[in-house]
Amino acid sequence: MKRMSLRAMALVATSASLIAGAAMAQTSLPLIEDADGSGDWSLAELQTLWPELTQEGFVAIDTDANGAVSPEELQLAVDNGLVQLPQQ
Ligand SMILES: [Ca+2]
Ligand SMILES: [Ca+2]
Repeated sequence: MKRMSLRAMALVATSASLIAGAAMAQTSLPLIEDADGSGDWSLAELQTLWPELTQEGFVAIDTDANGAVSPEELQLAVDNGLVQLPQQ
């Protein structure tokens, strides 16, 4: 019995932090596969979700111009309407 209630508390804590995380972001990001595990997205990786994304569009999203789009940069692009999220 004691183990079960601890487990239930852990589940509640996890749910609460998920809700807090979602509330901080204006729009939640879609899940995009990070094929090479670099922690950010290359043009090719983003094109798995946005096949029509051009190099020009990619450069616009990559605000620090390091050649990869971080989750923060993508969040900014979504919030600014630079990219449209696919219908979920
Ligand atoms: Ca990557
Ligand atoms: Ca970048």
